[in-house]
Amino acid sequence: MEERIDWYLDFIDLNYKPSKTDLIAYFYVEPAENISMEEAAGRVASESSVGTWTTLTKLPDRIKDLMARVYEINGNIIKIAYPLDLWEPGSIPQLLSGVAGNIFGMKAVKNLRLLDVILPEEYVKHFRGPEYGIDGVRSLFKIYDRPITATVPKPKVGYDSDEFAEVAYEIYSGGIDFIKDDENLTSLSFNKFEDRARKVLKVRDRVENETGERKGYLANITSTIKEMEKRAKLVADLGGEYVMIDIITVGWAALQHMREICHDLKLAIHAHRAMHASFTRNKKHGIRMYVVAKLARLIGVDNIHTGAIYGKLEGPAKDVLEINQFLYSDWYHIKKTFPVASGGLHPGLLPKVLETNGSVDLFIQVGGGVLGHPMGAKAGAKAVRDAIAAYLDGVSLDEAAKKSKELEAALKKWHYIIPV
Ligand code: CAP
Ligand code: MG
Repeated sequence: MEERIDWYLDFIDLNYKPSKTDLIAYFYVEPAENISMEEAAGRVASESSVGTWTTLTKLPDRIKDLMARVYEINGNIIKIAYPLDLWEPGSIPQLLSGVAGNIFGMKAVKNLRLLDVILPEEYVKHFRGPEYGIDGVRSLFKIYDRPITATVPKPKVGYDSDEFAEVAYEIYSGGIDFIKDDENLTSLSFNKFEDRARKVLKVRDRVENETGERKGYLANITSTIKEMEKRAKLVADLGGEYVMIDIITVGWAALQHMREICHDLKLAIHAHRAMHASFTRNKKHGIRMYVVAKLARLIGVDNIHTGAIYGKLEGPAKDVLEINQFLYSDWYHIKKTFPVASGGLHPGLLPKVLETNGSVDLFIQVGGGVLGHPMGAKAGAKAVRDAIAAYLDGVSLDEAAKKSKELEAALKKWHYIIPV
């Protein structure tokens, strides 16, 4: 008899019932030509757990206990159960090297998409989750019962730190709660992080005194790990409460590291997801944004961008709402994370965003829709607040605009258009 060269089908056990401590992954699988669904599924389970492309000459019996098992195949969707011992406690890089590693490049699959990971309590317990979470952030900034607003001064980069602080003053004064750096505004020759952070936080203090409202600054500390540590410390020293991190470009290990630093400094984290669409956008291949948001909440970001639904960037309502529902859900000891609706928003779109989301536990981020206001940034900020207030009062924007010249001007410029 010819010797078996592979054992992929051994990774399939459709009678298996996952245990409470198994880590489960759901995948969408399209097998390559001439490969059956079972074979493709077996290869995904094998390569992401203990297997390789062939049988091994020596395989101690106990190693079989570490095999992943495909326990369900339903059309193109498969479910795999992984024994907990396969995973290093508290390490997202190691988890992803397994469930999101080599498998994406296997010739046996034409397309493969990681749809979800269901993490047992035994796994979740090694992570902090958000420092403040939705309730903590609300009490820190004393903003209850309405969405929290933020503005990225546009252009994305170009202002020097004085110009940036001046614009921040106008935006805060118009009623926006947070100033947010853009994802590529870090420490540039013409706008150094330290100068900007000092000036914006000074402006924040001034506006807090003038308006009696609490204001915040999402300071983008994205950089190398050493620099991020320095910048986080500076923000804390200057009396800031938040840092912003581009979580995909810095990487999971860096985010986990900074989460620890931010815990020591008592800083909240705003997660920007720039670059996510390179692997989340293709509906057949890659990783669903839902998984990214889940892991980010697990590590402990207080805010994460999840999509504006009616904005300029791709992200269907169904997907955004599913992510937001997860961020609002109870999850062992892990606090809730604020979803951030951003990208192409302006006052005319805000009621729709809020109504569709069905919850005011949202950061609403408006950049161009404030800085492009015909009467200037301060008026743009006021138009955003007036649009939100109208929605909360159950008044239409056209009606509210009769009493707000800022809102009237915003609607005259942008109407209710969804940018493309
Ligand atoms: C929005 C934004 C954000 C995007 C990111 C931008 O500005 O600052 O980076 O929202 O996308 O640069 O485009 P505008 P997402 O309000 O001027 O569009 O939130 O989907 O991750
Ligand atoms: Mg941006």
